[in-house]
Amino acid sequence: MRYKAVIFDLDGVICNTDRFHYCSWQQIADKIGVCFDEKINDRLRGVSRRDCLDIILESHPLQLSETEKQCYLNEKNELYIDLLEQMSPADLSEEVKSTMDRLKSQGILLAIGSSSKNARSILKQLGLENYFDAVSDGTNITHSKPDPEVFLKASEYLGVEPALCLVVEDALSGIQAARAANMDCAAYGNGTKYNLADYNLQHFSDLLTIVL
Ligand code: B16
Ligand code: MG
Repeated sequence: MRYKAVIFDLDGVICNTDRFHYCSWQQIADKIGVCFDEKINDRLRGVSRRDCLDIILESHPLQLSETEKQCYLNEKNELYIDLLEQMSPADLSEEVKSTMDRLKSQGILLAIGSSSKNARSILKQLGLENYFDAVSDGTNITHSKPDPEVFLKASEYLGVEPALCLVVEDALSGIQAARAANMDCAAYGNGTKYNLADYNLQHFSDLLTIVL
């Protein structure tokens, strides 16, 4: 087999938490009084919370103090965490779960490579807290996507060299991070529109023909 491991992005690939990010950032942008739309939201995919705020503030005429920024970051995360509480194992799609189960049963190692500091609690909500062979997330990195660090850490935790890892991503920043990590990448959902990945998944289960 060409790959020994698959590293999945979380938000936008394993689950649809992207809609919760959107809703929480919308409230923060309204409070600050800056424009926020789908186009700006697309740029927030895969990047750290702090970088998201800086992107949202690009159209703001005034420079915010560090304290003000910290308050908005905390408030955004509180709004987001409240929304995450609605999630349950029912939010994990049958296709995603059965595809991952099949890869696992064939001896492929599975990892998470997410910029989120909330990744572990999201996995718990979905009933996946003990499912992956490794989890690399926003708590173990100093640079978020498009930097390759999160994926390189995942390959190190798995003990699989980057060239034998396949990344599954929905974000432009994530596809760029996979390339920078010297890993092949399969774009999924929103990620397919860039045509920059090695594969475009029409269906999550297309992974089976690529990997097995
Ligand atoms: P948090 P992923 C990313 O998750 C999201 O796509 C991105 O929008 C978010 O800002 C980032 O996590 C940080 O999330 O605020 O929970 O630490 O796509 O890399 O799984
Ligand atoms: Mg994502």
